[in-house]
Amino acid sequence: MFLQSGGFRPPAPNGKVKIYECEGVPLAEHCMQPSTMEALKTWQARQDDVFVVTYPKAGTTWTQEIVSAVIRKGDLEQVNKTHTYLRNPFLEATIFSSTKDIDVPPTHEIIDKMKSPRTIKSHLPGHLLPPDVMEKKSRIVYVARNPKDLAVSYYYFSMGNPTLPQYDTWNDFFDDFCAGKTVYGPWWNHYLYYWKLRHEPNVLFLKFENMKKDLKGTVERIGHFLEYTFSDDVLDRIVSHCTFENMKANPMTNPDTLRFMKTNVESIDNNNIIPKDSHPFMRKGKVGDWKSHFTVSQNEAMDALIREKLAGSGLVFEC
Ligand code: PPS
Repeated sequence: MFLQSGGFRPPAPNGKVKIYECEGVPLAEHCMQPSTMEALKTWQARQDDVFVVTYPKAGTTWTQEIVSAVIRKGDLEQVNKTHTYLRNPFLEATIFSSTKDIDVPPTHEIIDKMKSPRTIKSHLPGHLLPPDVMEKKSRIVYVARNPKDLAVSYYYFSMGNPTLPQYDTWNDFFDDFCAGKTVYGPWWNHYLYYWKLRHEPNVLFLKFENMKKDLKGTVERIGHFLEYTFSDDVLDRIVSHCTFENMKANPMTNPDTLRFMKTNVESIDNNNIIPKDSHPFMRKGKVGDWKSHFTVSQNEAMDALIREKLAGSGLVFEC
């Protein structure tokens, strides 16, 4: 059943991750297939779709959980019936079956069959997002995270992850990240495209750091954006459901439940299903974790990059 989730991606067929360039953006071929990217150019969105769009590791899962709870009006029993990967399918990720004889359709075709309102996850940079999303004015909740924590989170997520290129060291990853060579390309282009759209009525631009500072305010903001208002009780329930600790403890919101799950795993015990060398998805969920990873010169290099790339945009990060 989870093979249809749009979230579970078994290893690349030959054990290697093949990267190709799609309109200037490095993508992993076994997962974001060229045929999918072609199909997405004419893919039909719906006006009442809600997209959660981010550069990887910026707070996608957290935000999609808030959106999920909001559109279910805080009915957490309903939310917890289905794993987050199934509630929020991953638009561009084509799923391969781990057993060759199951034919799994591309995720966008599965999404086509879903009932409205749909919540859809994507990491696509703006120019690769299906044009119909902006034409239909589907809602987009975009999240950006300070690039230093983004890099650290992405590094740990990549480690031991068969769907992403492997790096020998943090330093190697850092160099590729700063050169815009990690999967999904330069974070700055990704951020700036959606930042420029932030005043569009169908776009809400959020920052991870502000979500962390004020989760209740964030839930209210997302609620307002999606035209839902809540009593304080319901609001508090959604907030509690979406804290780092509670999402980590909840098998329906912790991606590791399905991420590392093989068919027929009976016991859902996140600590037991994480392969060696991999790190838990719900790792730290902090602001400022970069301080224990960056060298002084990496910090200076990243500060210079941020200054150069975001100059004049008005987009700033506390980090
Ligand atoms: S992905 O794979 O791109 O979809 O990852 P994404 O969900 O965007 O980012 C994962 C990071 O978000 C953290 N996270 C949270 N932080 C705070 N509160 C909550 N509720 C929460 N949920 C997820 C998660 O721990 C990853 O960050 P790091 O820094 O690696 O811990």
